[in-house]
Amino acid sequence: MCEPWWKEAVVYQIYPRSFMDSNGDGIGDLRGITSRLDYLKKLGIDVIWLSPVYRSPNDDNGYDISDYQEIMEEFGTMEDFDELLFQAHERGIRIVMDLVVNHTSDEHRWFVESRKGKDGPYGDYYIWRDGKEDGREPNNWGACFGGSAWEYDRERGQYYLHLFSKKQPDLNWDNPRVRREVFDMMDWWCKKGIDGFRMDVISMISKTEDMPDGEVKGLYGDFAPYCVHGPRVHQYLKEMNREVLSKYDLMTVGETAGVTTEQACRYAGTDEGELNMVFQFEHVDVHGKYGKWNDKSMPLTKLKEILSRWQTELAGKAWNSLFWDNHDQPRAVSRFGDDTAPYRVRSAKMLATCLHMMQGTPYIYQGEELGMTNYPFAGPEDFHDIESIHAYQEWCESGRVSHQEFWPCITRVSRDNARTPMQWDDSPQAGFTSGTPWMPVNPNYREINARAALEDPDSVFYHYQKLIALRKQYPVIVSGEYKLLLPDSEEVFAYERILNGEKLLVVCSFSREETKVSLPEEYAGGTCLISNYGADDWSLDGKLRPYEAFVSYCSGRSARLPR
Ligand code: TEU
Ligand code: CA
Repeated sequence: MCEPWWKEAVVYQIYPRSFMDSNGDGIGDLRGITSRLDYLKKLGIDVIWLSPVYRSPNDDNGYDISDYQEIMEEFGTMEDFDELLFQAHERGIRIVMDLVVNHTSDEHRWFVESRKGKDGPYGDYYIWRDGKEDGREPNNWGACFGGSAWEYDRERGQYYLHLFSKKQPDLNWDNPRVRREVFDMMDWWCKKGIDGFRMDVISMISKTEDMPDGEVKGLYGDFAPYCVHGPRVHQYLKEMNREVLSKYDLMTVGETAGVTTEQACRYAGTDEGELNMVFQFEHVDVHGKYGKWNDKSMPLTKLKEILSRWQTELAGKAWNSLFWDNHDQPRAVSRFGDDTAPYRVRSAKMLATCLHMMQGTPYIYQGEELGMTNYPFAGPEDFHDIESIHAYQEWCESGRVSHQEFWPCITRVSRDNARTPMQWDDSPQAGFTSGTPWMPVNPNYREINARAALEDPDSVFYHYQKLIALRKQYPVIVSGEYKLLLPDSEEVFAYERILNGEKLLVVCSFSREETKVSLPEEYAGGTCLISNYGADDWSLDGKLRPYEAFVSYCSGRSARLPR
């Protein structure tokens, strides 16, 4: 069976600002990335997902784009980009660009023109509405980064919609000229030779005509029923596919928060002609009384139910992404594992094993392969991210909730956890920059860094390297049927993968204590493909040590028959 390359690929996400600084200004850049390609090659990844590198005033670190066909000055030049692409391709690594087209920056030329008035050529490029009779916002919707989703523009005398910050006005996809501009821009990048697009909040591009108040959740009304998976989103993606995507050999992944498995089968269905895969968040969403700001973890039984449902309901129909973290999420080992010294390495390897043996395209977020951890924030002045800054203001400074109560919630999930500089070595600033980094380095860099990992054969890095290699070696990992075992265990995540006569048993303990479960005996004669307590240190007796993980493989002939 020959699967498309993106089904067999492993993706590594780079957040350029924090990856590697080449010129000492404290900000990661394109040349910095190029200088670390050999490191990525060694890890064995196939694709880089590059978070936005386009011209941007950086209200949201590049997710607010003022020119789609220029490089952000701080990151370098278009020549630097071409060199990065060339050098990556030389090493067999593909580059997938972040496509942020639900909104632009308010400094984009289109918006600058649009705010001049209704009648100009750009008048209808964004979503403009008159205020209510008393001049208030057209409706009660709240923006993702706090405040109303509407901003009044004096110049034009109307409100514009921004589902994120007010410096990120939403484009009007119902205007065919907007779609044409976006498709032409995409085509320009494809002609350059890039290998695909990760599409930012692509499920939000189509909005309902009618925009009534939303149900009040937290402080504002919810826009989701009117803006997420909106009426024409599939029509627009099919058009995009026809006009651009289908003409090139690309990988396309749609960021689709709040998607169900059924909807995913439309966005990323094999025969739908839209995208290759979705990137969905059900397993990382834990909402509480302060919305996403929550210090609780999801019970393991629920996590298993969610991940397993995505495995079985997409099988043979659509394709999913596999991830524990990204630039918007806290560090995986701090959230799902245990980042205290005795367990950090073990639990980071366990998490990697659990995810990488599933069906889908795995994503590794920079530093995850080192077991990088959350940042020890001292106070709100440590935040750099617009979302955390606004959330702290809106919940705490307003007096709605005490600092004491809110602090553990916001520090646990703040996006800034993921954005501290990559830890390359134990020299000052972790080798990320020779200057002052734009965000402080996590003080644990002396211990947790790439150089140390490369020198230690038992490091998290080499565990990832092995998992990536296994995916290339065993088709059952890419294509096998998935079966959850022990659904009721709150300690152990175990599943099988089955393809023709080949079978895998994946056993992962999410517990800090020893546990005992019963495992299918037929795997006793299997080969251990990987384990986090040492290659031959595993057993099917069901006694699992803290955060133990192993994979047993049986091929048709050697597998023992079940009793
Ligand atoms: O994120 C969109 C998104 O789905 C949000 O939930 C985001 O995760 C945020 O944390 C809200 O809680 C994408 C990008 O990944 C993010 O970095 C951008 O800030 C955002 O879109 C706007 O472009
Ligand atoms: Ca720099």
